[in-house]
Amino acid sequence: MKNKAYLSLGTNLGDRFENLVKAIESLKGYHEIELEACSSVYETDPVGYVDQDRFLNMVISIRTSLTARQLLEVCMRIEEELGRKRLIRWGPRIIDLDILLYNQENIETEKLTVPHPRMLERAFVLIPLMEIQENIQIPRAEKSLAAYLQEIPDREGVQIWKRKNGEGVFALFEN
Ligand code: A4P
Ligand code: MG
Repeated sequence: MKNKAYLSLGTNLGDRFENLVKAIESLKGYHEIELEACSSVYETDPVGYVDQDRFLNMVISIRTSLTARQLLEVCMRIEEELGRKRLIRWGPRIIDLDILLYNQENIETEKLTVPHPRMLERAFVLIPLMEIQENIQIPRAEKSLAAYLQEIPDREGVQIWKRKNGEGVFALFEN
């Protein structure tokens, strides 16, 4: 499949690990999507709206024949299927599926901005992303991911929660 995309997954409501597993299983259920790699799972302090529980976050890379717009629709459908309700911006959520990168494209439409506009300010995105691919090129970014990460004050708020090892329940994420 010709397109490569990176997705960020986040959850801080209910059985967080189960939410991640279900979201990835759902993505894999689409024949237009092939899971390529996934990061470890990190437990992270909430950013933005801080009066909420800690998140589990991870990043995955996929191959897909879907357009970016179609991929966003799939992400939103899966969020809905898992029971996500939009109450507070940046507030608690069962699952958030964001498109970080889609090939090397710059996309700016009403519904979709890629690269994700806040990804370079967020340790909970950069740390798992760098675990998958350290030297990834971000369109319009001037520095390396490591340099952006260095500038983020709260990167200590991102801790490994379940290390990727291909065994046990984590094997669910593997092909
Ligand atoms: N949208 C535009 N661009 C994109 C994209 N690249 N990927 C639009 C996905 N969606 C994109 O998103 C609102 C709208 O963004 C969508 O309708 C879509 O058309 P949403 O998921 O409904 O709302 P949201 O998630 O509350 O807003 P947003 O802006 O996605 O929030 P963020 O920036 O993702 O922040 N702290 C920790 N530790 N871990 C987290 O995962 N997440 C957030 C959410 C805040 N704090 C967090 C975490
Ligand atoms: Mg979102």
